[in-house]
Amino acid sequence: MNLKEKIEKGERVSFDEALSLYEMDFFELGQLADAKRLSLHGKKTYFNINRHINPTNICADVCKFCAYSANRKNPNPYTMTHDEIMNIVKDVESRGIKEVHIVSAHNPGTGLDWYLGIFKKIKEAYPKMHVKALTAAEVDFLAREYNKSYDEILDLMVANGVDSMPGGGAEIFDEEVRDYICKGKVTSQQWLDIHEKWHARGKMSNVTMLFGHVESRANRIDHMMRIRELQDKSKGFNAFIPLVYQRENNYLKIQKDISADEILRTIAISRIVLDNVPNIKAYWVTSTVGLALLAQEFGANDLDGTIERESINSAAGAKSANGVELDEFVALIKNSGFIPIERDSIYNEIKTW
Ligand code: V47
Repeated sequence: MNLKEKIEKGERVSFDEALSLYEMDFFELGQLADAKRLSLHGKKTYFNINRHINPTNICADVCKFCAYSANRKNPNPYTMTHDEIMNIVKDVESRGIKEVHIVSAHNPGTGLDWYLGIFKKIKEAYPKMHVKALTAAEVDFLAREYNKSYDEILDLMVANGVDSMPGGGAEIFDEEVRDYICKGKVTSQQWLDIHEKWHARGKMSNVTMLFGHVESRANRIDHMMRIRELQDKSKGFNAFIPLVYQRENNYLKIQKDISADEILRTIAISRIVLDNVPNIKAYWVTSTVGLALLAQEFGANDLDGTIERESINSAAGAKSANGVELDEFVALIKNSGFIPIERDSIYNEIKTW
């Protein structure tokens, strides 16, 4: 049986087989990923109506790829007060937004309650608002800064009303690349351990991969393999989100953008390799809207959401600072031949648009 037949039969691919998919004919690979996508989700494309909030950009860590952190190239440090954050949540709730996605830099000057108390305030005021917050990198930072175990921080998150965890901070799990791009922050194994512990609490999360910088194709496959292995055990990842590296205003000094061909191949391969992760998200913020729409035919079944405001990726060049209008988002999905399904944060269907 050749590799194509093996994939068509739904059999799991090995590391070497996954790597060899990069050499496959582009459209043949796309069709294999599309068939997998169609078998799982048909023509449905999921999105949610959400708002990203990034409450501080002051950071103790020094990731080379980051343009958001104020201690690197960003000249405008800020830290929002709880009142400022609550005003944003009040506004978005009044406009029907159902999820706040709250991710911060690693600010040593705020105190633990600034990070955690805000979730309780949001939940008390708006019990139905889904709070997706704190990456594993933040959990690790808070544990180190406030001398707590991961279990203690995760328990505090649950107690304060965090519903799910975003997938940020995973970057690339290969230790050599990780040391080069973000030495000092959460290690690969710690990132995976934190998510495993979160899943053990009956909670869901996402997992990202930052690609298109110094990593090799083999590093990407290794990253996917580590996710697949944990997901076999913990079953808590809702979505895999390949984030396309943005080159501006940071210290990695990559001269060339990754090609559209390579982005679509990587998305397609992730759909095939991650046979136990239900959703592949084409994050339009980093891939561009056009390529995200095309990715729907290369294995992706989720386009994230309307976002409204985005600071981390736009600081590095992504054209996402003001999100995208709902009507336009829905029309783009429909016009590309897919069915726009508004979902909640844990993938229950809310409405077919
Ligand atoms: O972890 C930082 C990445 C991530 C750059 O879970 C960069 O639903 C590209 O994780 N180029 C934060 N990417 C965003 C994130 C996310 C986004 C949307 C949905 C979800 C989810 C999670 O942004 C960071 C880092 O990997 N990032 N700098 C850059 N120059």
